[in-house]
Amino acid sequence: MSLSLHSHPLASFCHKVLIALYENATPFEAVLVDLGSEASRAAFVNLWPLGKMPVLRDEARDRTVPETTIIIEYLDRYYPGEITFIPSDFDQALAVRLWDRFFDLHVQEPMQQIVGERLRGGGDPARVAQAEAALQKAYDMIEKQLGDHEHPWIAAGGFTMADCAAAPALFYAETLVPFPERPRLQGYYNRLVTRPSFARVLDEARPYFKFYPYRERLPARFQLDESGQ
Ligand SMILES: N[C@@H](CCC(=O)N[C@@H](CS)C(=O)NCC(=O)O)C(=O)O
Repeated sequence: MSLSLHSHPLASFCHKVLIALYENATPFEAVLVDLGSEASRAAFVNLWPLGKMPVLRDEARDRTVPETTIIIEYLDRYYPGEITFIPSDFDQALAVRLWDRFFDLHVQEPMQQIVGERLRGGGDPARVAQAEAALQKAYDMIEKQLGDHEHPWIAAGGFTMADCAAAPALFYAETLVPFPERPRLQGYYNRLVTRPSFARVLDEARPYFKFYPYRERLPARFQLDESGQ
């Protein structure tokens, strides 16, 4: 198989690329990166010294592609399918890239800060409050953007790379700072989590959710059963 994705099923940035692969039924092999294993970490860092997941390897074109946005741009160009992740219209492409950056920088980042604080043992309340405020501001902007047009997705009228970025960012952010009073954002979140590509990603993540530090706040269907699974 030409493509392999070096990733972990719990990692939100890996979800972003998995959604794109599943949307177009692009064949690939998933290579599990276990940063807790010295051998796995060493092999991964050898591929991409920054050690950030996911990384796409394309044997057919002998290319190693890091960074989720670049990976999806690469797939769109060299492994196109029914869904076009970046529209050919320049202005629409800019809107997609803007909202892709928005979800990575202004939703994923504060979300990961809050999770990181918990993993560091409780966390610095000032830093957590700052990240929560950043999420609230981002939510206000998403609510406004969704109201600006009639389409169910965030930009450009169809499902794009920006929605791939939005799905995991909002899925985890919702467990930290829910948004019940923002009806458009809530509706968008509901569309994302029921989209078959992301529903599949979440199903595959299910065995690993026990390692998520805020697992008790995940939607009911992802709660652990009596056997702890
Ligand atoms: N900007 C990167 C971010 C990737 C990223 O932060 N990945 C996380 C997993 S969700 C990671 O590899 N964390 C491991 C670490 O930081 O050591 C991208 O879009 O690919």
